[in-house]
Amino acid sequence: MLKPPTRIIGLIDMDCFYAQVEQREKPELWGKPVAVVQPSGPRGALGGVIALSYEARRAGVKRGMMVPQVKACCSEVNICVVPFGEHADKPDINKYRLASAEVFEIINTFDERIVVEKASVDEAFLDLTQLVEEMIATEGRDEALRRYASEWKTIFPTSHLAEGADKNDSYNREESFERWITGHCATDFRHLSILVAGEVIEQLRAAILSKTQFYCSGGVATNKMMAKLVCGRHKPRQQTLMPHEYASNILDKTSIQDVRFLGGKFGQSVCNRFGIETMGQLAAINLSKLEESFPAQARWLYEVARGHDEEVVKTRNLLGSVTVSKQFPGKRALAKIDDIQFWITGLSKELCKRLHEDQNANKRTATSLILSFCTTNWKQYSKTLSMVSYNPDDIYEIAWGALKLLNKATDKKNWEPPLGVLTLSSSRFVGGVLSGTRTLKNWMKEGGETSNIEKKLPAIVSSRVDDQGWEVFNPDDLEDVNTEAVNAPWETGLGSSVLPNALGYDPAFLNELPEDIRAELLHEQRLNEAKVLQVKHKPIDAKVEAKGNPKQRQKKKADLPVDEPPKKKIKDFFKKD
Ligand code: TTP
Ligand code: CA
Ligand code: CA
Repeated sequence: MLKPPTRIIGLIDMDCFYAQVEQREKPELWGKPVAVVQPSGPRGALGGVIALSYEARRAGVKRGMMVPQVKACCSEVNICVVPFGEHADKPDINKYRLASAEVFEIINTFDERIVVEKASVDEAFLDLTQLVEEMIATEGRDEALRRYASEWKTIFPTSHLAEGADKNDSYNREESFERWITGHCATDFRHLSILVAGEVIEQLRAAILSKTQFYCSGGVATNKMMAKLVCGRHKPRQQTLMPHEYASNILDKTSIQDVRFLGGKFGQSVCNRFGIETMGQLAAINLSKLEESFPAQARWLYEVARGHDEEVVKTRNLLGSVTVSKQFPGKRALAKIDDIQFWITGLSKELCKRLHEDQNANKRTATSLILSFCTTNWKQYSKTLSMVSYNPDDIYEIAWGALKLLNKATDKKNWEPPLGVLTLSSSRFVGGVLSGTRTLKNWMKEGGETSNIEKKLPAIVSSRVDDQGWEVFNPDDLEDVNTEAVNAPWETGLGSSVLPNALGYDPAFLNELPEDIRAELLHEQRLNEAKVLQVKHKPIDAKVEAKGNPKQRQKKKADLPVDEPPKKKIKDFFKKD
């Protein structure tokens, strides 16, 4: 028997987020078809659509389309191009990130009894259990019911009850909602709790709208999986509430691929294995059958198919790192010293710019710099170094100083083996702001304005070290690097870090992606990481000092695996040309 759910969980997801950011910037675009496209090269070539206003969707434009196709669907479409980074040749999603920070500021400060988990650039899970309990206790159940009975139209202007029939042609929002309030909510505390949470989410969404001009949608249910699922049910600018009682009504007709963590390859393999499409069909498969095919995930699948999900909402505020990264796929891999120096210079400037913004926004200073790269045959290295200052020249010196020792080419021009990805990432933050003229070292010596942020982070990173003193990616050690990466519930083995990234996606960009897509990418990535870790590197006891000066080293030849990266549909979103 599954335990009856006890929590009240909300999900907020911004509507066509990047498109709204563009609309706010150019108000004449509100109410018009807007398509946001990726730049695919510095010379103005355009990539595919990544965000669409609902007006553009109604005209038939789809995500992933190229501009000519978009125009063929909708001749009056307004194309907005994601800007190019100032210093590095890659899309700069900073303005969307800043808009996201505005939204999260409101969500995070709305009520301290709400636990907020940032799930992506435009999405947050909220645990409303405590708040709802206290609201009902304070107002009193009968008083709350009286208030709702008389004022529900103004309290719940955009709320829907998900009970199954809310997707029928004959569905009437107001009739259905009023029947619920005066019926189940009046007699069943679990229904009333969902309703009260709905009031909170209406108010929070109204606050987001009035302070940022951005519209969003909401979902309320008894767990994360269902909150996410029902949030998409009446998008945009609406919210959907689902008491647990209706879970099977909703899931019966829900496509497996629409469920959190089942949108990617894993969900597809579940469908293929049993020849099924809906969650209702999944619920008809018994646990032992599920265990035969998916031993690690069977229990989770069994529960989710019945509308249960135990995953807790974890507080997540600040990102654990500031990261810039650049890919050089295929023939563009860097094989000349000049080119590598050029890119390290660009990335150093870009990192500094981002670090200064982070410093202003979060009043913290990074003390470590992680340089990582992949060679073209997907071997990944990283080295933790000390930050000296927030000056691009210093960062360049440190990064290049460490990297240059690894060149296997014998002449002074070339680089062996060619590099497919270069990443610079800063982490291990301490509280406070370093002023322009002081070096970090002195500032730290003087005591800085250190807060306890640093105490949570290890001063020394244990690592696996190859014969050059380079750490080979150890996901557990880098746990703090990225606090937003999401593990599927059954994936507990390899930590939750996305840096460095075996598939070569920019970790910062990856981090901004919708959860399903990121989960799929991370799943693939973990397979890759597991391979790298198992095949290549035995753990040793050596500790590496922050300066990257290992006391002990294990002598070991670095013969490289030659795996091709897996091919995915999502790859298109990252394509640069
Ligand atoms: P989503 O929340 O998936 O989509 P959306 O907000 O554009 O639209 P919806 O109303 O359906 O929620 O993604 C949030 C933002 O993330 C989106 O506006 C653009 C960005 N994004 C990418 O950059 N690449 C992608 O592949 C996807 C799916 C989103
Ligand atoms: Ca969204
Ligand atoms: Ca989203």
